[in-house]
Amino acid sequence: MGCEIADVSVRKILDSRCGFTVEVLVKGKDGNAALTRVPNSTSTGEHEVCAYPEDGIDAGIERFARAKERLIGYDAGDQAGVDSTLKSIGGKRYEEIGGNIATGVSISSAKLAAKSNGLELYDYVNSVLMKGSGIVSGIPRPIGNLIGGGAHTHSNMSIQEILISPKGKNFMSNAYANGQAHKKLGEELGRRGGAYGVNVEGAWNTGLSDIENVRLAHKVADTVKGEFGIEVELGIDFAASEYHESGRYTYSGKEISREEQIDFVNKLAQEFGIRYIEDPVEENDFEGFAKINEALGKSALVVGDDIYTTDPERLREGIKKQSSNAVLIKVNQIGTLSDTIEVVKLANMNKMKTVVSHRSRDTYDSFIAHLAVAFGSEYIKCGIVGGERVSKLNEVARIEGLRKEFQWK
Ligand code: 2PG
Ligand code: MG
Repeated sequence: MGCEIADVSVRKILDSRCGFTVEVLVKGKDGNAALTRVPNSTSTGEHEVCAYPEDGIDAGIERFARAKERLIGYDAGDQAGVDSTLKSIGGKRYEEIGGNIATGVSISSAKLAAKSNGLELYDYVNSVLMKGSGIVSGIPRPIGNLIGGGAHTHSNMSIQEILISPKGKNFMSNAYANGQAHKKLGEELGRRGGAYGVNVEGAWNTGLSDIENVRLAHKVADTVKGEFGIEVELGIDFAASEYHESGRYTYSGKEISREEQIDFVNKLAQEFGIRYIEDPVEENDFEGFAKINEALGKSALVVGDDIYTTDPERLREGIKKQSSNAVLIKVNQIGTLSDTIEVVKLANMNKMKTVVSHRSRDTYDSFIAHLAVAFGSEYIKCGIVGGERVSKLNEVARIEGLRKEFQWK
């Protein structure tokens, strides 16, 4: 069933850290309407489209309001048409309106089309927008940020995120086990005394060094494993571009070379059995990624975030160079759902896994829960605690309840 777009409006709202972001309401002629709240980032990849124009979010909203007529009358189900119109309104990298407005419009029209067709968003994306792709929808596992550092935290840990992912019997019990790991870590920090707190994503800021934190996370993972009788995996998002300069990486004031960084990542992964490794070297080092993928790719997911920025062209280069075996998916890195789906299909055709991710300064919108299911992603990376994180966890659990026959990955 078609659904003609009657109006599109953009409003400024607050993200989870009280920065400004946008919400986009798309109204249909059939009386349905769909709202999307778009997240912001902290450690933004160099190759992402701009979130807002150079002259600011208000200028982007005004420019979009002047051009939005061009979207009126489109069928919300014509995702390709809506998304290419967004490109022509916004400019190649959305420098006129900002990629966050494009993302909001793109996702809202998919939500509206899903509603008009009486489908859940995940089902609509998989069975209508990705029809013929051969991609099977499924419930991902949650992977959550336990200890934070890097650009997300005022601390002396260079690594951005130490992540945890239990392998229990269903999504909700895994999300709950992650919550217990978070709680246990807090208790452990309390026993040790001293100042600590949580960062932008709700992960612990321990005040400890990189290696001490990996050790601590390992200990907590072991405790949860013992208590719940399930396997618990650890992951690391190095976000290495953030502490890289001219081929050198800095840990606690000490610089190491690119080769030493590759060696460090390999040893750390082996010693602690790390199963998820994101952005282990800086965002333009496709060859460095490939070395790590060669050494660890059989036992771990080597995931590209800043290196690909959900951009089909950059992913093609990574495929050619065998830089990783997985790609992180964030719609507002590239701007539209159509381009995001292209990346997912490309990954799938090349036997790469996908991981759908939140942003550090998020909103309580849960559209990424639907995308992770629709894409049949390995994981959804969306934090452990805090309303804007839990909204996504609860949404996957709701979908899991709707589709009991889904199998675990
Ligand atoms: C990342 C994300 C989410 P940001 O690097 O993977 O954790 O952070 O949104 O700041 O880019
Ligand atoms: Mg990352």
